[in-house]
Amino acid sequence: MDRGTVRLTMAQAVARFLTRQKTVIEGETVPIFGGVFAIFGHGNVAGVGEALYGIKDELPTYRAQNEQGMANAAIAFAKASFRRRFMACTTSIGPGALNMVTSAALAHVNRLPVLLLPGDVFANRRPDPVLQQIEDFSDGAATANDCFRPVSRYFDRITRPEQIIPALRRAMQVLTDPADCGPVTLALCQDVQAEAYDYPESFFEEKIWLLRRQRPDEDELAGAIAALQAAKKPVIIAGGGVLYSEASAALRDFAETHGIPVVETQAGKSSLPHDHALNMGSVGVTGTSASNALAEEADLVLAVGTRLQDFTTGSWALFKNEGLKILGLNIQPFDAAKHAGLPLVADARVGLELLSAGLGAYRAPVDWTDKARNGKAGWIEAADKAIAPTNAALPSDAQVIGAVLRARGGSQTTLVCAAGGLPGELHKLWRPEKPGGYHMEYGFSTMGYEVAGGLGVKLAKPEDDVIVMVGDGSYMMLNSEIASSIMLGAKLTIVLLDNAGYGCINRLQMATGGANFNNLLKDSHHIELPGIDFAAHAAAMGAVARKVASIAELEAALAETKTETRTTVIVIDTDPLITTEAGGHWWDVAVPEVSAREPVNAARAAYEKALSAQRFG
Ligand SMILES: Cc1ncc(C[n+]2csc(CCOP(=O)(O)OP(=O)(O)O)c2C)c(N)n1
Ligand SMILES: [Mg+2]
Repeated sequence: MDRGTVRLTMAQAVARFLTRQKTVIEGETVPIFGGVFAIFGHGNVAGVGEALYGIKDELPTYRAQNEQGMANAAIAFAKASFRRRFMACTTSIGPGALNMVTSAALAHVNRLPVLLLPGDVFANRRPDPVLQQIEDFSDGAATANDCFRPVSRYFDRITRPEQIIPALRRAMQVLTDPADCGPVTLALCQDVQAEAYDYPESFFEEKIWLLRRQRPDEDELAGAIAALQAAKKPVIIAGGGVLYSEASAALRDFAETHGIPVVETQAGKSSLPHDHALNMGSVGVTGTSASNALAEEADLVLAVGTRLQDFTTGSWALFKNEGLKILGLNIQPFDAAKHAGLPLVADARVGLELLSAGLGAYRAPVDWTDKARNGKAGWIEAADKAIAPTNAALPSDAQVIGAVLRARGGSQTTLVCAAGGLPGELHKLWRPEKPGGYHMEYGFSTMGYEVAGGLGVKLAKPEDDVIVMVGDGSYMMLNSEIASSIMLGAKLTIVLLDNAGYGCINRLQMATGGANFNNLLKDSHHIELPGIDFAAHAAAMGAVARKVASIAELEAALAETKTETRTTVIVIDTDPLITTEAGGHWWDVAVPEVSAREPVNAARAAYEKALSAQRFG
């Protein structure tokens, strides 16, 4: 061995490098990688597997059940850590790798860091075609992992051992860059994983990665201050960027000092405590009446750390003020300038602090702030009504949310959800008490994220009471990380709402004039209905599981199982047709222009009318 180098396989170099990357959390230097999720096969067991074994005391490896599940857990870990820490995932070369593509897209949409390390075919091509090699007829270099390219922020294929040096350095830059951050995929050719190289010792020096708090350009800042000072009806939209920048306190000070009401996106919910006087709650398609009334009239929207997706903007039909100006405070220029927004490219916390200093004594007109306060009081009344129990045979999702809030809400709770009817209901009705207490994956709204995501959240925040709310459809799609949560002693409380099908899509189908078809199990082609026993299913994976027959029983079961140490699944039947009527906004879902069915034609006419409210560009 030469002085200053160390002879390692490429996989051993990857493992050693990962252990040397650090960050500082609350004054303490900690590993930036929280661990590695792994499912081995040919293509990673011999190379990466052996290397991970060698570092398992420094960087733990967790055996998952499904690659999409483990990658979702890893992404949830990063989200729950406000992107300050993240995880890696390694798979075999074919289906194992491709099972992570959906997760890569999820991380890409939501701007969340995760390091994906799928195995890849032999770089030397001697044994070709190997098991699981796709064999492209026209492109000798294409492999299954090319599917990751459009959904990775950085993609690389490692065909020589020394390539890992620049690739890992670039990977760390991307994972820790607040503007660029997202999934990084390094496809590791299996022969190269096992190949040795004399790596420079300097490559493995400890490196501490700190959050870059980018300051704004002076002209952009001046323009933003001027725009705000001219505003008579300003509203702040708080997106996920507020949480990732840990800007909650700055946002609160800003809102209070200048009397500006705050509305929250799905990713931004919990930026302010639910009971803060200026927090109007959710906005847009699943918004509160308080938020949406303000958004309709607003002459200036300060959009902080948000992608402004259609659920937030009501498909761009929510804002009705002709003179509306959008001020985009965002670390990513792509988002800051959306919809002709005036960009203020900066870290959210720094941006809010500088804006506030520049605004001096500016306050929004008193009648605007009063309108916000009154609107909020009206909304709380409606929400209280929606979550209160009644003696209906089947409870609504909202009533289940009420029971969970009463039994287990609070400052130690993190609520996890992703798809189905629940995100809309939770966006309106959940009452977070701390930043990150509401963990909703609604950028991709991936069915099956819930249980796996809950696991990632629990690994990130072991002291938290992690409550997963999930529909029967999402549960059926991906539930097997329940077994992982048992193995890892990571207790989740899973509340499973069984309405016997895809309730929200059935309602959407009805709202667009469609016949009830292929969503609820009873409306789907069947010889026999399966009558799924979810409690028995969860119990078979080691969970404490029970079915409850009413809201009162649910509340009691949630209270009783609070101190349970194992993952607990509580199943309740719910009504597939009821949702909270208060609040909400139109959502653009294209209705067929011609149809032999009259309800579709009627829905089309209503759709065309609704389209006229849409702002374009
Ligand atoms: C992986 C994936 N497939 C399909 C969809 C489209 N989709 C969104 S919600 C939903 C139904 C969810 O059913 P369930 O979890 O039972 O919730 P419910 O609608 O009944 O509240 C479907 C099919 C999706 N979001 N993700
Ligand atoms: Mg359902």
